[in-house]
Amino acid sequence: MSVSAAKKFENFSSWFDDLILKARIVDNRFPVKGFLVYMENGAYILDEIRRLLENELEKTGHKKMYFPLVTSEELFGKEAEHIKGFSKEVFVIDQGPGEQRLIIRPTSETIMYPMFKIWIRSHADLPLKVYQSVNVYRCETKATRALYRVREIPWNEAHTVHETPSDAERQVKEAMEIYQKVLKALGISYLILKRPDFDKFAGAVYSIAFDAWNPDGKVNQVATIHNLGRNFAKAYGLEFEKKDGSRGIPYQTCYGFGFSRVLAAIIAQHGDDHGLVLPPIIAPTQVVIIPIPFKGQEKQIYEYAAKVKEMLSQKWRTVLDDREDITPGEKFYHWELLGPPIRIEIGPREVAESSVTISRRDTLERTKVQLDKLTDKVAELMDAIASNLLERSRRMMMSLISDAKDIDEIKRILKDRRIARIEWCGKIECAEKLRDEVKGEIRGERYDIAEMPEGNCVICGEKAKYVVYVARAY
Ligand code: PR8
Repeated sequence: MSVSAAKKFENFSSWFDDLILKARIVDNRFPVKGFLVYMENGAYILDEIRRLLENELEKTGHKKMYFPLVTSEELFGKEAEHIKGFSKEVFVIDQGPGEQRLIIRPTSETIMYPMFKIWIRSHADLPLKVYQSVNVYRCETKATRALYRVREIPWNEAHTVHETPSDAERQVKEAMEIYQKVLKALGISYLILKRPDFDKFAGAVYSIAFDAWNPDGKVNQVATIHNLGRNFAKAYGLEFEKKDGSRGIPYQTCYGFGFSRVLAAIIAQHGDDHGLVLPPIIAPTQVVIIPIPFKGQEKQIYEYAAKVKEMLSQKWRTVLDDREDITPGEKFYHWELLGPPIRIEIGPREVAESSVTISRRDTLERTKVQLDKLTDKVAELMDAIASNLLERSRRMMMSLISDAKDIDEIKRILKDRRIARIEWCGKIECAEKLRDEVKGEIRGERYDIAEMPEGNCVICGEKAKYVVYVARAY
């Protein structure tokens, strides 16, 4: 039996909407556009993702702080490109005549950097590396979509300040490694792309994005890293005394990790037609035990199941589903939907043999294990499941990418819900023509590896400068 009539690869949208509600991830019925209610499983996973990321940020010397929710119109307007990019997307608090209007943060550059100006005096104060995990608010004009495009955005943002451009460059690399590590732990696959200039963050010198694959072919930008150069530093008057006593303007970076989009990627990349398939590290329930009662032996079976639960609870988040008003078949269905990595079945035979039957949620394979080997087996399976999810997702991503030599081929690839790799001259007119004709965007060139063009731009036929990826996007 499947979670809904819709299949993941055939009708992604209905599959996803059914699943997030039934698996108690989010309820999208709150009657204000773009605002979600995170139910117990969604809230749990979000917190776990946050914990994973914050651990990595702490290990690399980032300091956690909390900044205000609002900025003023004056502060918001200081960096010209930034205000151009965000002015149509902000929520404003109008306090009435004579009072200044407040802007709710769509991101926190204009809130943090005035404070950085106060804090930074000399090279000894650098590098400065701070972060916060908060909600930011964007009055998205594009159609909203649960988790993928929301107006209340749960995220982590980190902001850094450095003495030299090469320090800032190194910081971009460190941020990339941090995000790679966290996404790997979650089994998520993505392309790391340097965005074309026309698509960089408002106020940045350049932007790098993590585009995760999605079953409907629309890539999901789960995180971005921006090298800000000195654009914001100049606008906000950041200065420091150098070692030689002269004054300098520092270099900045900022990077953001969208928790709701990462949650969407976990659901979309790993889930199947039975429901969620959760990576062990963030699963609210890691092991579920389902007793299969047999007439006359109920007591022994429940006692044995309780013993197994006691054993496994020491290491894993374990639930014994001992509800008596529903059948084991209904429990299987229910837990397949919720996605715990491991299910354990205990019936009369298992009790008699001192064993259990283990079933993996990712492959649905079942094996029998003796009780004295159970802890080791579960540990081994948890690792195997985590690596399998990552491998499977990587293979899928690679299979979604195809080279295209002309516009018709790009159209076919995108229609097929895949990602096209093309050669491009770099001109914005070609990018615009492409967008109009194929309804997909140039997402950028690989940042983590070098791909050199060999031929001509697939749009204008002139010599190509870049190998870029084209996809539809959320
Ligand atoms: C910055 N400033 O702001 P960014 N729904 C869900 N997730 C979203 C949405 C949305 N409407 N908008 C953005 N995100 C920089 C970096 C401080 C931090 C998520 O960058 O505008 C996306 O995952 O690129 C996006 O990559 C991330 O926030 C950062 O947003």
